[in-house]
Amino acid sequence: MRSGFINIMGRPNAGKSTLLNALVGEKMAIVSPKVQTTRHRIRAILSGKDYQIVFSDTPGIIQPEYKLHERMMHAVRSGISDADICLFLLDARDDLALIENWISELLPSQSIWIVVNKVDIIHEQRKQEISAFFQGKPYVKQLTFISAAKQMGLDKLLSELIDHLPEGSAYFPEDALTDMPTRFFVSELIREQTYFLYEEELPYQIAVAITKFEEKEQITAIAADIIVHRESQKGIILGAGGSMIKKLGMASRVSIEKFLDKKVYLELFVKVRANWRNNETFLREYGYLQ
Ligand SMILES: Nc1nc2c(ncn2[C@@H]2O[C@H](COP(=O)(O)OP(=O)(O)OP(=O)(O)O)[C@@H](O)[C@H]2O)c(=O)[nH]1
Ligand SMILES: [Mg+2]
Repeated sequence: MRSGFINIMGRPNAGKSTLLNALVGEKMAIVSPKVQTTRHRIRAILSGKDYQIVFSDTPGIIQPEYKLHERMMHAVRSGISDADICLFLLDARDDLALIENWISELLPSQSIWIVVNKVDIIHEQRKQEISAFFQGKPYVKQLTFISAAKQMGLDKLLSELIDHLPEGSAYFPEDALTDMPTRFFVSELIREQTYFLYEEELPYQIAVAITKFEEKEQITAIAADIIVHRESQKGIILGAGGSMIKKLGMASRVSIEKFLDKKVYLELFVKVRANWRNNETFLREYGYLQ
């Protein structure tokens, strides 16, 4: 039996959450075309006949501008510190010298596993360029090319990862998917929809707080607050005659029903909490400070 912790880190938008979901075969982490989608360290467990892996998906590496960002980088560092294997995921189009700088800053004395994602959208020549760049670098333990979205190279990656895990027994029951509460995933699924429904900067200014979660026999009744910074944003979230929040509610409900495999009754409310991203009380309340 082999078991251990594998951390997925890398640039914003590299496809870390897509990879986590593809590896565990369940939608555990939200995904969007925009950067900085993931804000927490998200743990998902994959159990096989003779192995158990606890994966951590982490926020993309950024220069913190707000307390929220500092907490996001804290999540990145906590993932590094207890990992048996650190995967550094990059988008095949990334600037390699920049990636190398980040690696030397964040992981000065570790050998890491470079995983190059999105090979479905690059040419063979770029692949060779990347291989040549990392060839012989002392910090590189392995170099693997994949497409998380197209599920290319994942079986090979997984079996290589298992081979490199330490011997040991399972940390969690075989059927456990995560050690995080269902409410957390529900709030994330609502937040995910905001990336698709609202323009530009707004999703970055939103938090979602679950205020009710009642599991009844036929239906799960959920209420959530959509938290914004300013009164003017409240209007945008609601939309003319409540049209936008209605769309948000419908799309979120569909995705939560799929996740819970149950019927859901969902109510959404909008609350203004000035500057919540820089306020420790609010950050704690919305689950960004433990
Ligand atoms: N073409 C292509 N797109 C991909 C691949 N993997 C992920 N993507 C896309 O890249 C975008 C970002 O994916 P995420 O999984 O949210 O990336 P992330 O690294 O978790 O991003 P943050 O949480 O913001 O740091 C999404 O639009 C994905 O669909 C891939 O293998 N090929
Ligand atoms: Mg992510």
